[in-house]
Amino acid sequence: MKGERMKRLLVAWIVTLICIGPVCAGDLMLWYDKPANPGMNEALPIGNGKFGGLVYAGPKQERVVLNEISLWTGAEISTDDYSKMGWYEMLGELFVNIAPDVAAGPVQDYRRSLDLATAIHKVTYQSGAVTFQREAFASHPDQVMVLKFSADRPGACTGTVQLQGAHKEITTAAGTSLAFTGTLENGLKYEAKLVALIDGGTLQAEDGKLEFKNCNNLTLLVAAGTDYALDYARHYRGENPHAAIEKRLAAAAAKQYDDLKAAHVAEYKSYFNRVALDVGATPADRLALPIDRRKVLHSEGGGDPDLEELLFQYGRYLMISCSRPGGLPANLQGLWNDSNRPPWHSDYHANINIQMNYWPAEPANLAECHTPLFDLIASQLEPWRKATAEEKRFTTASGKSRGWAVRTSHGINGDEAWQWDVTANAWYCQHFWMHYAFGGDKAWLRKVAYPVMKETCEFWEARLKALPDGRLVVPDGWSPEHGPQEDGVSYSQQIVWDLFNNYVAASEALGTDAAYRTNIAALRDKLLGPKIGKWGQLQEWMIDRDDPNDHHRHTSHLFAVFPGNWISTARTPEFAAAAKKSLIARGEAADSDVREWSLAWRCALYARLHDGESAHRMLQSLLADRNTCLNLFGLHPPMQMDGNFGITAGVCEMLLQSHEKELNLLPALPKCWLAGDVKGLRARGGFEVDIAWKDGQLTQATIHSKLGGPCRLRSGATTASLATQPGGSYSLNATLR
Ligand code: FUC
Repeated sequence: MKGERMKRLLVAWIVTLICIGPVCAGDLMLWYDKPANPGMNEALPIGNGKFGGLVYAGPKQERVVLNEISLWTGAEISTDDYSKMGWYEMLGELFVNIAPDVAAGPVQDYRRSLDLATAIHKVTYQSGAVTFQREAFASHPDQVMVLKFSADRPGACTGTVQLQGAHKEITTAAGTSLAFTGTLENGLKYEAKLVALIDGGTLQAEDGKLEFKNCNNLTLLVAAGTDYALDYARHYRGENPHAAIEKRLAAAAAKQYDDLKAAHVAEYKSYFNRVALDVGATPADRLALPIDRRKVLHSEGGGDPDLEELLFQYGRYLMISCSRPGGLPANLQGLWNDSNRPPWHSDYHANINIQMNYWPAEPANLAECHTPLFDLIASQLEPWRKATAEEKRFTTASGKSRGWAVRTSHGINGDEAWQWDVTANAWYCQHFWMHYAFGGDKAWLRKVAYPVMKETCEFWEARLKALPDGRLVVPDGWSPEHGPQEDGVSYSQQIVWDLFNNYVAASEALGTDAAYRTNIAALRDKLLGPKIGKWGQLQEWMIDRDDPNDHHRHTSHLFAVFPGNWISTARTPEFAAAAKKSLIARGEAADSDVREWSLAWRCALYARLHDGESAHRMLQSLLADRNTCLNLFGLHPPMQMDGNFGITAGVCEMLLQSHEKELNLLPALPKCWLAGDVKGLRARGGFEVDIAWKDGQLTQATIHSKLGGPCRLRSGATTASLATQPGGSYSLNATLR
């Protein structure tokens, strides 16, 4: 009896060591001591860019909500009626039910975790004298989701596996596999299949389920796909997914679990490890708490810099997990959705949200993850052009419209709805330009980005309206979700200026279209510029009607500060001061509608205005329960991913800015980040930057130049210039020498 007790204590001690060890050693672990409740606020996400899961991790039942990023309803349409547009659908669910006699024991030392360093979800608990362990990951190299169930006692794994479609599909169980197929109303074909592999024990198909008995461990391989293709000419349909799914599963089943895992971790790390951030050390007693507790404590009183690092890296994790080359971009909920009627259709919202999703892609060193956005836009241009041509308000003097525009919401099948968000075309172009500005790929600029930017300039060239004094305004614009529709709205003016300014730079970089460039530069310079209103604010409209007590969540008239750069503290200090006045007035109060993504945008805005304290306050507020869920997903019920991506971009702006043709090191460092370092942030001009600081002051920086060429540097008032060689690295001290 005593021996048995000792043994249990020893096991508990080992489990505690296994569990607590990584938490203390690192700060990149989301972990919890309770299973996730239903809904999307607690389960932990895994994904390989296209295929994703939300893992709930109950000890009696593993439930995984499955998503495939191209499972969208809808077909070509352009309409005011939002209900007519397509939406993002849930694929299905996977259940692993642990046999009642095994699950009956009291569960001890339960823990579920997601390690951002490896992209592996883990569950451990004890039941009876047995320690159970599960691992789950979504492999990009093998294009399968992999789940392993094991125990420290041979033969202890017994239960059933179910695969259930979200559209009343019939699941077929055969041999060691479960599968379902279906066709949505728009003709999209989809399929999901699971293969089970056991070590010891038995496995058999029964009543549409798989029963596993007395196994040492069980491995599940899951694959899914649709026949969606990013190709309007083929009506967005390509190959039936069946053959590819079979091939992937057969290839994965021929490999050892450890090899699948090692390949997944190595590939994931090739993205994730590019950036490391350290803004301080959290005390060990705080680190020992589960994330839900740390989140509350930090949002209330701070003191957990490791949690801020984790939130920053979570945005990168989510992007690697839901936006990969060849796939579709992150929608409002990234890749994760547990409903067939998701809020806002889980769509692509063009008036801030999808752009915010991609703000971190370039600076946070995930440029490849940006490419799905470009591919989606390219694939929708033809239906958008058609809809633009049919829209009366876009008719030009010549009787025809030019170029394209897009409505506020769109899907992936040439469908768009709600109000026209007319300047979204120009905002989308900013992303094309940023990809070039950071990476410097001229061939890509010439072939992919430039034609889209030029066509968008043509749209705007034909549309601008002259005021009596000759100044040009965007007619009939809207400051998103706020105020009237009228001429000269600041948001519209600023975004069109951004397009023209970037177009001029693009055509210069390519040495092309000199005459057209001169024309666009002249239009840019005639655009009605920012205005300072009666209480010193940056006006949101041409008319000075801003209300200082208006706490609207959008900060559309501050686009010129971030993500644009028409206004800056150095070049236009008066406008920067007015922007700050507006930003402060818009507020951040918990009883206003300022929440989630609004705080992320405010963080980046304060960073651009070199107010590190306020930027940090936004970051800290984002962790409050009204703004983030327990799983740290942005909370715009049920959840929204833009705030996660936006805050990662905000932190980048706090540490490094490059929009002023110079690398500004630590432009908005908050006092509480007393000492720290960041490695691998990217800057415009093809630079990667490592920065270290102490006592709030720069101590060292290393500039890695990918493209060569001159590099101007700034740290506070100190400036320096470097001549760089392609591939060269340059270490600088606190005085930039
Ligand atoms: C914009 C925002 C809302 C919400 C929606 C999905 O319309 O104004 O707050 O984020 O997108």
